[in-house]
Amino acid sequence: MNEKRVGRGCVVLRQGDITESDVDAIVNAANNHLRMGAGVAGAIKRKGGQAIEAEAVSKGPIRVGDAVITDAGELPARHVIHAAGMGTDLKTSPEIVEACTRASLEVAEENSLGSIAFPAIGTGVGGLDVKLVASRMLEACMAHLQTSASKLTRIEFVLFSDADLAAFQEALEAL
Ligand code: AR6
Repeated sequence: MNEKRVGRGCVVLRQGDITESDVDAIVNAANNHLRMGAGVAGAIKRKGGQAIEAEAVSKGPIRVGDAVITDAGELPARHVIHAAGMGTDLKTSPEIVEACTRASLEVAEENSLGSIAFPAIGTGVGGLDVKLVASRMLEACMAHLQTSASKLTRIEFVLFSDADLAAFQEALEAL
């Protein structure tokens, strides 16, 4: 299953590179100091420009589990929402991933955004099991779309590998 409708919105799964997503905001798998290292963060900085990191760092540090929004530089998306899935010790957990997923959705609502794209937060440098992350993130997004005040109509998950896409598909079917 690649798509599920919830309330007035939908959750969509696809394989690909999140930096190419043409949505109102893509979510960066960040640390709480907002310096952009490897993985998703590195790709965003490389393709979107250094100014994204400079703006993010000027808004930090933030609490682990929180999120902030910046411009998206040269990327097709309008904004980047930096979700702090870990501290500088690079340690994370399913609870932290859930918290920063919720925080990202709240930041999107505060900015009246209609569409957002998430990567599988915490599954690269963070080393978390993708199945666990898939259930936590999808549950948080489905619950959010059920709230009547939500202006988001499209939540994408952009997974880098076929195996990660399959894990998200399985989790979406189980919900
Ligand atoms: N598009 C979609 N998914 C991607 C992309 C991409 N372009 N690149 C990698 N992934 P990670 P984390 C996948 O490490 O574990 C940085 O140093 C990747 O295969 O980006 O939360 C930051 O600055 C993996 O499945 O995030 C933080 O300090 C998933 O995205 C720290 O890493 C997340 O991998 C965050 O670590």
